Amino acid sequence: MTTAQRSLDAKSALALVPWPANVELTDGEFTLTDTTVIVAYPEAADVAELLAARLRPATGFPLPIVREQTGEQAIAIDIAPDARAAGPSAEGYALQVTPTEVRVTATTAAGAFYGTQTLMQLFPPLIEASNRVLGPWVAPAVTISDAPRFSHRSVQVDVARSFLTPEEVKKVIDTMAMFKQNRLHLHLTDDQGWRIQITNDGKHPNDPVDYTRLTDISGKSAMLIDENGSWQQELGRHGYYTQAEYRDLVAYAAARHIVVIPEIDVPGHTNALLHAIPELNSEKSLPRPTRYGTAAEQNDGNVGRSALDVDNPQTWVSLRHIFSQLADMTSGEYLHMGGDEVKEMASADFERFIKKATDLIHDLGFKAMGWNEVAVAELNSGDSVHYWTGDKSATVDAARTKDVGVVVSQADCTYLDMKYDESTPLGLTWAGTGDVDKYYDWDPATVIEGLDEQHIVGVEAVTWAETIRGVSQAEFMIFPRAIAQAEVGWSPQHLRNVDDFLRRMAPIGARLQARGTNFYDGPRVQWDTFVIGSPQQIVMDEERVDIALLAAPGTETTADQTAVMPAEGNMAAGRAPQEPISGTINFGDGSEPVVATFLTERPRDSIHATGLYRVGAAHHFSKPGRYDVQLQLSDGRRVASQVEVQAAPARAESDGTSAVETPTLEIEHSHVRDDSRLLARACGFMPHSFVDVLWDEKPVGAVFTNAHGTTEVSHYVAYETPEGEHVLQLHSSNGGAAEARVTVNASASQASA
Ligand code: TNX
Repeated sequence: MTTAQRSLDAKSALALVPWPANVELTDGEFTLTDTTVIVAYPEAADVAELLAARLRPATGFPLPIVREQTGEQAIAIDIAPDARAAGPSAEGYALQVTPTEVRVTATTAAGAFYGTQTLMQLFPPLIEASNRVLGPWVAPAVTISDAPRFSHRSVQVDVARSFLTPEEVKKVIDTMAMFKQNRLHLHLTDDQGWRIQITNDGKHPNDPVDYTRLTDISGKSAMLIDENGSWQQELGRHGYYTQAEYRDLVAYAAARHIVVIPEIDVPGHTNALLHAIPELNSEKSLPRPTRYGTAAEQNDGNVGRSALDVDNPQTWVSLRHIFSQLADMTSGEYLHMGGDEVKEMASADFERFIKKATDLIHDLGFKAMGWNEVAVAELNSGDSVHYWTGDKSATVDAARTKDVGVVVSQADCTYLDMKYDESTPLGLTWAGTGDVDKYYDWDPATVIEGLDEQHIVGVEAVTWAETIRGVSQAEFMIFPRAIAQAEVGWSPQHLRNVDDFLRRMAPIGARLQARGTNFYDGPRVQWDTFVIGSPQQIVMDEERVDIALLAAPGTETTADQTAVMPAEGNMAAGRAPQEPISGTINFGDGSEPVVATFLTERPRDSIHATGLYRVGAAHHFSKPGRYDVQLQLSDGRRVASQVEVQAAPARAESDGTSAVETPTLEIEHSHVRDDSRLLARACGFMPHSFVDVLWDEKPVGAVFTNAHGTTEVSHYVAYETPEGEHVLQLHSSNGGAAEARVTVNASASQASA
């Protein structure tokens, strides 16, 4: 077979995303077994640990990490700074899979990490499952050498309009890392909220500002419901990262070779800053302050109304303090200063502002990055313009004459807050709508006419959060489109082809499902289904026995749960499988086969793909033992598994009294000022449910409860709310309700004590 023929075969046989620069299919396959070891040569230990942690839950294999290769069946990870196989790129790697071993070679830990991501995709998708399932775990033999096209392959999340907790951001990081994305741009501040703790430590002795107000006041605000629709009218989520949490997030990302690029958006998108800090409200700041001396809270999605005063010396004292604390927590080379959509500021003031902000960032030892509006201002070689919309000539000019880099985020092919189609419940449409094919099928080198590829730093997919609440909604908008972006940023353009990409995406839905990642299982991809045995240990009196795991994106179950079929009339409805799937189970104890039922953790709706099912049935084993069980699916697939049945332990007697919780609502302060946030804690509601919030009996939106049926409510007491007694109420659809009375009083404090 010729090399060309082998590359061709590789394309049709492998479902790798992003597609590697060089792939050859060779003979045979490698099988992961319970004796496989991971050999980590010096410096590869961290990469090996992360790989082992990915492989252990589903395989159940010990996969010890050893220092030296002793026998066969090893996965060897070698970071050799002078390894030629990895090519010139620091992020490159070579991956060789043969029937006897897997070898990842790279010159850096990042390269080795990417090699292991490619390896993961050679194994069947359900190797990502969080509980043990049965192999075989076979990877085809290949020879790959690979390196990225661009150095900046990024996803942005907007935690300012609606907050994501550190755990939620980590979940996004995990999925990005699978596709070799290496930058996470965190939009930390905007008109509606301020999400990063800034302390008073190290501030200038004459600086009168109390920086703790930033999160005390603007950490409590967020978008209200967006006029474009928020799912179930949920209010934006508030919150902020303490510096310790933020540092931990940066370290978590760094361990996965993702650099966090923090953005403090200035001089516009600063209402939350002006709402919290009186001293920044001065002659030219916008909007004009209320009678309290600060800008009123902004909690709608309008843009362009706020601006800092370039001529107020305090602006620069405060920005220096804020950016230097941020710099101290930043591991990468860029600080993002925003600079977008400053509509009410004179252009000369804007240019002066950007020049000063850029100097400040350079002074702190960082490179400046800003949205393309900043291209008109003075920037230096090494700084980056982040192109999103509008005039391109200033960006091209800045690249040519000042040698600035360009990150491409042209809205119509990278904005993940755009709807998939008109019927998507979340998202906006100002830059159009589109699914993975549209987000895939473009070339960063031609999208900005006149820009040389050498000036393109990379691509970033952007997820504004006016309509997005919480990580499962964020995931629904981000994936799979960010996966298309990952390939745009990584793979050589001449190897990219949209039809081929859609084919390679087919098994990736199951991979995401196995990891518990939500995504849009839309009709562009013919999603593959996978079924695998899940061995169980049960006790005799258990009623239901699950024996397999089925991943079938784009499906839902029949009402009686005996079949899985293509979801219909549903926005998140994929195209596969074409026929309903049902099954029978033979429990291997001499009993007659029974009809299988398919259970999912969360019922399907138009923003939750689901489609990951536990396949099992009610069954009673008459004696303890080990049983070989079989699932026969209607599409011809047959799956074997084992059930180990143990004698039932003596039952713990229940005392019969289960505590019924009554909903309660506890407010943080009984007296609040207008134009401030009233925080309240709600308990005793149904877990994972929406609860309506009412102020003086008028609905203002909804909140979502956690697993314990509790939630924090942050209610905006509007500017000029009449003084006196008001009532905050929570109503859940199952009848539970709670309320609290509060006095609005202009002399109450704005910040919590
Ligand atoms: C424009 S993109 C913005 C954001 C909005 C977004 C909504 C950019 C630099 N500014 O403030 O959230 O549109 O899609």
